[in-house]
Amino acid sequence: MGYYQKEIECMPREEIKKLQGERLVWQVKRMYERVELFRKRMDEKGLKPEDIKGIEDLAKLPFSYKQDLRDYYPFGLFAEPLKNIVRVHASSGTTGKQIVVGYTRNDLDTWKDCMARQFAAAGATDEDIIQVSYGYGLFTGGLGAHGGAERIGAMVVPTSSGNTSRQIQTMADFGTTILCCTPSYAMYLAEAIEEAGLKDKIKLKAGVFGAEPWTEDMRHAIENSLGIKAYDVYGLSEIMGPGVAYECSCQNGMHVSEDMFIPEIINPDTGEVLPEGEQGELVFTTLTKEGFPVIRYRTRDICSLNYEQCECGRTFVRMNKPTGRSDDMLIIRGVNVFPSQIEEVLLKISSGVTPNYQIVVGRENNTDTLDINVEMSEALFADDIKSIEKIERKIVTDLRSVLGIGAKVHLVNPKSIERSEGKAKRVIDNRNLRD
Ligand code: DLL
Repeated sequence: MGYYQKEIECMPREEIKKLQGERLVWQVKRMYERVELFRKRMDEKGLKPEDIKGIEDLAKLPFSYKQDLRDYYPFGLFAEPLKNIVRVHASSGTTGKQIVVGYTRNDLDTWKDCMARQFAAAGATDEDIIQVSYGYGLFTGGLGAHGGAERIGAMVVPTSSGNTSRQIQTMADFGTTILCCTPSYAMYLAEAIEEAGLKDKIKLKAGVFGAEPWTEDMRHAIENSLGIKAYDVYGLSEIMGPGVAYECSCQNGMHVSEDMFIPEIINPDTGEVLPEGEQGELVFTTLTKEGFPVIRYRTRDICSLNYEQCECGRTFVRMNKPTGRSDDMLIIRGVNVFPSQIEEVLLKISSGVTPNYQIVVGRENNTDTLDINVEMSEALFADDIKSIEKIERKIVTDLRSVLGIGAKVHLVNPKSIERSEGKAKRVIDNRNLRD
């Protein structure tokens, strides 16, 4: 038995719009009553919930931003009392503080549907063995994929991320048929399988990969090395987690679950809604979320929407692969990293370093690398290796506790990082991840 919700996923477009309109009216009214910030923004625009009568009024509504989650940290934007929140997840904010999102029982249920749609679209059934190698924990990847895999009745192998040799041995021994992880980890696993001589024992047929940008070239490389079909899955914590948009077997854009979310494309500078098909910033409104609903949330992801009928029969609009971001967020080994978080760590180091630094992101053996060059202060002697190493170790430890990932830190000579006459070029990304 599959879990293809044909009657919803193939709904005529007029019906989708009508359903979205009804749900939008409900959500706006509910949020106006329950979420102080939303009420304030509506009042500032002179808007009352009654002014929103359907989908045609969407563009009148105020935007919401990642910064809001920081300002109202941790639970200030929840639309349900905490006793009705049954789970929280978190992700990096632009500086120090993480952002927190909450789910009610119903939210977890609809999330499972979203991810189940992805698995069904990738051909999964209750006969499948799905290995979830996204991280479990505050990150939405692990538990999000897990819920969808359980919903379709597959056997879930919750390995979480890391411990590569155990991952591939498990994959071989248990006969895993579908793999879920970041595309870069999939490449790494493919290599490890080859090296371990386990290729013949691997029964994989498909993979559901997302959480970071990846190119069509990378898709082909993964498909060829693992002998599978690789599907792209998109999502973000603020809207739900993985499964906000999912790829079907046509592999030509990801269907947005439009019964639950309204996507819009706007000009990131002016906020104006762009005509169909144009590229701009993706904005989402959640229609069914109870715990942490959002109206017109600015994702900062740059992409376009394709309203043409898909050959698979699904009528849900497709989003094209994000091609960039309208902010400076980097995704390193699947983890969201803002340069400001790194700067904050460096500025807290009281002696031996200057605020001149450069972040270099690269890729080696299919894994992202993060190197941070920091100019040492004049007071530190370049031959005082012991002091230099001590400071480097301290920065590595502090970065790990803030970002959750490792970095290589190099103290470099004073004035050796190129100065710029305009904006300092703080980040050099050598990965070429976007097509
Ligand atoms: O990355 C949710 C997720 C988990 C999606 C597992 C897919 C699979 P966050 O940590 O909040 O949530 O990061 C969200 O990651 O705004 C995009 O910039 C980026 N992103 C997510 N999926 C894709 C994708 C999860 N398929 C941010 N392609 C988003 C490109 C993606 N970028």
